[in-house]
Amino acid sequence: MENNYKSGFIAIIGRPNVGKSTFLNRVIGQKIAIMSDKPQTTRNKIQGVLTLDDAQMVFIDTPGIHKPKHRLGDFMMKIAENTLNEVDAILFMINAKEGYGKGDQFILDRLSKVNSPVFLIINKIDLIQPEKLLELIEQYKDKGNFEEIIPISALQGNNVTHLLEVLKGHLPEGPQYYPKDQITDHPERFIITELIREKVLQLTKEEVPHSIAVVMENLEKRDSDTIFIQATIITERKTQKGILIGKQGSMLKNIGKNARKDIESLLGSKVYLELWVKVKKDWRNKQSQLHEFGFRN
Ligand code: GDP
Ligand code: MG
Ligand code: K
Repeated sequence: MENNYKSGFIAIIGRPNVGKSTFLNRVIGQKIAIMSDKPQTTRNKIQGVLTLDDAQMVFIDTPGIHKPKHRLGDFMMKIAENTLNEVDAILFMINAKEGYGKGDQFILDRLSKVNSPVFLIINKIDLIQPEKLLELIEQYKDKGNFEEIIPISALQGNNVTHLLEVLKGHLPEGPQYYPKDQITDHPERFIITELIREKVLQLTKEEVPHSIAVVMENLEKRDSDTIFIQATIITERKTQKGILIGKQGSMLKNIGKNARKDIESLLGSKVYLELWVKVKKDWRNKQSQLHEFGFRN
């Protein structure tokens, strides 16, 4: 890894429809984390990871920053505030066409209690005249302690590269948290492979040692309500492979059935789970394969 590598966690907040998802899609490309519309299962959802040669930006979703609609809201709000204090930067996005509103003030009040640097992102500038943009900047500039005010069009891409450059300049030196090709929701992927591993160990008892690994091969949304998952169970011995598959595949079927139930309740979605078993001798000793199996450093 290079010297001066920069990395950080970045929260994107703003009222609904200001263009947060459009922005993420532009930044991360079509490979954006697939789980964005499932119910919240983790505190902070990683929405996408942008890996550059000299920096890595991990964009996270911060639920609960909006005006609470129910009692749970207060609790979520507390969590959101804690999160916002822990991130390296906050992008507060507004819609240039709509201008200042009550919903914004609510978020600005929250942000005033937060220490992390806040960038005001004025999105949808393609919809307004330049004079209007200047007016907006005037109107907002004293409403918060903004590090910078950056106008963009997430839809057309205007100024998005500039925004990323500015953001990079503000990130601290840090490690590459995720592998280069890791753009999806890593924590959930990890939980899923752990759930599968757990079922293997429960059902095979002592016959299969803890040295097995489970590798996620594929995780994608096939249609509106099914998530398709392919995973491989890696063992070191051929005899273990036989046990894992079982008579006419019965063991693997059971592992799959039990794991699928748990994964479905984790993701709040129907899951199609396909499992494979592979033998790789001494995989634990092969440094080169560690990365492949999801171990880092
Ligand atoms: P979110 O709720 O904040 O995630 O907002 P979305 O990304 O879903 O965007 C809401 C709507 O605004 C969609 O119809 C987008 O196409 C549109 N939109 C987002 N960014 C822009 C922009 O820069 N210009 C224009 N004209 N429309 C945009
Ligand atoms: Mg969205
Ligand atoms: K996500």
